[in-house]
Amino acid sequence: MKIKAAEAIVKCFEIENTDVIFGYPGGAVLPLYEALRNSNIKHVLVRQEQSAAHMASGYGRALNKTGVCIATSGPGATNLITGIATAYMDSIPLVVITGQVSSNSIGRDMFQEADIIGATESFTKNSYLVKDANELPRVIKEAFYIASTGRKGPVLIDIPRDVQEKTIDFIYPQEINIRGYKPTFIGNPRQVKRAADMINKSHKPVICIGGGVRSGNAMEELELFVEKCKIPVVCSLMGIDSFDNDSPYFAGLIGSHGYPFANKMINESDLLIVIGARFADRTTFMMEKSNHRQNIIHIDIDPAEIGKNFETRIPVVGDAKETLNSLLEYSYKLDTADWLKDVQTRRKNYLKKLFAKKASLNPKLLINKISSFMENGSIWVADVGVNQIWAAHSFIAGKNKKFLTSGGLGTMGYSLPSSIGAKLAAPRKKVVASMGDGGFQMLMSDLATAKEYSAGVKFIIFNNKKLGMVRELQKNAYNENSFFGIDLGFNPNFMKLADAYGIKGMKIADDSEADHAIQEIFKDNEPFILECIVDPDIPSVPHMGGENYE
Ligand SMILES: Cc1ncc(C[n+]2csc(CCOP(=O)(O)OP(=O)(O)O)c2C)c(N)n1
Repeated sequence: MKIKAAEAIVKCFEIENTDVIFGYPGGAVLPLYEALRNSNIKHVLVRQEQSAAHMASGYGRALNKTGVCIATSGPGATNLITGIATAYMDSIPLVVITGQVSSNSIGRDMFQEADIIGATESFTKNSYLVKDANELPRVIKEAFYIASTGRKGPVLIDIPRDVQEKTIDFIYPQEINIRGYKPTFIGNPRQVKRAADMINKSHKPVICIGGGVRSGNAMEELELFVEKCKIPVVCSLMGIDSFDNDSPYFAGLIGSHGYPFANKMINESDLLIVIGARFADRTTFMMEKSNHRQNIIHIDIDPAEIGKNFETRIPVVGDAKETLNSLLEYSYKLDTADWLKDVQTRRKNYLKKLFAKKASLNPKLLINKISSFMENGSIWVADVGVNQIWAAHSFIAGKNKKFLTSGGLGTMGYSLPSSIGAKLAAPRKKVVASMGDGGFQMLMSDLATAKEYSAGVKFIIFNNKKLGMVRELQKNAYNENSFFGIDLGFNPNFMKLADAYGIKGMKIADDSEADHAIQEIFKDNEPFILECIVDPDIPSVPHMGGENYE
């Protein structure tokens, strides 16, 4: 079948089950937009290209599939960069399409020319500059495959405008054969056996999970494994929603901003079983490198991550689901009853303290209350700042609520657009996005997208009139007289802003108003802005300062 290359691109998306594309047009993608106009794929017009990448990320994460975004050449492409890097750091599968100047003009500093492949090389999983239109079907099939297999991530395809206009004979390849790309799915049986033996010899083991468990669809296998071995579970920021938070085996978040007791637990343990986590600095921050009692088994799909930060006794390269299935074939006889009881007592005591009345409005109590109103399959999207840590500590993911955030890159502004993407993916589920007044203002122009597409996200702005997290860092690194560049000296009136966007809003400043606010925000399925006035001294975690709040 002979068709225009731009139409072929759209056909490839249809075959890959892409139903929504987030984008922003321009001259270099005109042929592609003309083909999209004639297709059944929904195009969501964002208000800034960075949002297109974040929305595709939220959409994909909500459905556990690959998100797709498009931008034009030059400034359109460069505006995508932060979104691409954010997805890369958190192993989120994206296919990113950028328009490029005509192929015979590349390298001549043409109008709106940017070397987007070069600019994103270190944070894309793969990228293609397509100069031969006949290559497009193969390239697009490969891009979806690479983005969504092994350690997932963004793949960029840069397509010159003249290439989009060519006519090609359209055949979608049946098979994939990429030289040098063969992810290992099944853990080496000998390593798995060694791991099972080590588990059986341990007295105080802990399982540490990351985002790889959810993205690898291994939650059920993890639950079976935990119940079989009777081992408590801690998690990284990306792993919060990978395990039932109400389970008696669940302890909580570890790391620089983790639950203090959970950090203590990993230092007391004699074995750490790390599953689907990079085990990077933010997660291992409180670990004693000199803990010679401790063995580490590290299971990850990406061999480059194993042993990167901590010496690993037993590396197992493999997919979380397959490897857990292999581990489940062994029998386990561990006596962890006292260890588990201890963990549960500590968790109960910590949460009690966390939600106690300490300020006019305790953001952690509010987040926890809202999360208890959210059903299975609902989604919380946390931004970056002290507000991220409040959400990470207080949102109880239960068995199947999702918690999305920018864990690796820590990108302020992520939550507003990615929550819109998530809501468009799950229109009947509750989607809540929490953020600081700084993060909100980074990409607030996409409130228009929420309104236009009736994406009923409940936006919660924690207004402390400061860049709270940096303020906390300055205080801890120097002293209280060292605050600099962190006052948001002027904020718009957020309620008037909500009104300008045709979005309902409400402002609260005390815990006593929380129940009424929750009733109001969930009254309908429309977007809502809840502004919460909070004290700037409320710390991220108690030991980070804010003596009145310990
Ligand atoms: C795009 C981006 N720029 C800068 C930072 C550094 N940074 C981390 S947290 C933070 C302050 C966030 O302030 P706000 O959004 O008001 O949230 P709060 O910490 O007050 O909850 C800053 C500037 C970042 N993470 N991302």
